[in-house]
Amino acid sequence: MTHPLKTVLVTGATAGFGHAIALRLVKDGFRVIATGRRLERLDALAKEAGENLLPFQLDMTDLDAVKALPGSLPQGWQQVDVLINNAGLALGLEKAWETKPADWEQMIATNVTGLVEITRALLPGMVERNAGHVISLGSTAGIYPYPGANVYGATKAFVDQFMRNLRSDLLGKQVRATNIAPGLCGGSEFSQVRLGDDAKAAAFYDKTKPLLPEDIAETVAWVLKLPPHVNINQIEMMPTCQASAGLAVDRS
Ligand code: NDP
Ligand code: 8X3
Repeated sequence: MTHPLKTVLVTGATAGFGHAIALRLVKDGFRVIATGRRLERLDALAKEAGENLLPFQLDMTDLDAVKALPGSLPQGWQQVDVLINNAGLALGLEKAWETKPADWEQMIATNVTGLVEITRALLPGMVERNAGHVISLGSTAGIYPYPGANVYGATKAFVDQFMRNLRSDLLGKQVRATNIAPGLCGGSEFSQVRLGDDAKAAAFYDKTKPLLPEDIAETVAWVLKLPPHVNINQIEMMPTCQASAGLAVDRS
């Protein structure tokens, strides 16, 4: 591989987008540190991917563990060239006043606090080496409001603006920052986690042809392989069967 950035850390690689991204980037010649909470999934992924993938258990809400990076990575893996902030979740689709406080806290802890802390842990090395790339998974939910998105959408709006502000800080450095904001995507555990019910999750994609984790992996691979002078700031992507809805009016 001729790409100057060799080692990629993918958060949330035990399922969905992160799993597909990790496999795709190993195939493209990168060395991948795959993280997540479920160790057995990481071990299975390592078996599938081979020696260029390092399974590394990491809970994004364990801030001591997140802040200990990159020093806690094994020798030979401590130089992280690319960070892919993918780990995240939505919990529930209730109206704001009907939600559980613990669900809001977990979304904020994972999608916002964990994401900024791992970025804080790994960005200084990239800046020092004057080479790197941070790619975060935002969402169309961070751009367009919808009922039940309340805190989830707000965490993704945070990701969007955080990445734009990183780009401002990184002006003059050879470190890129990208937010990828997908819409409806199937083939991952996102809706099972959100709805806590496999049948409801499956019904959510009824009569649709959603994006798939491989589409996201393809997008990440493309953003990464562009020449170093090209920074993709943001990608908003939806399946062809989706569009932004009009504003809602109450006529009752
Ligand atoms: P999945 O539920 O399939 O995967 C989520 C991943 O995040 C899992 O690997 C999970 O690993 C990890 N994760 C969750 N909480 C933690 C935590 N506390 N610490 C470490 N890892 C954690 O979802 P998707 O692949 O669909 O989603 C990936 C990202 O893309 C998320 O940020 C999501 O918000 C975003 N997104 C998803 C869309 C969709 O429609 N699917 C659309 C737009 C954006 P483990 O449980 O093993 O820790
Ligand atoms: C996931 C997309 O529309 O379900 O971030 O919120 S959506």
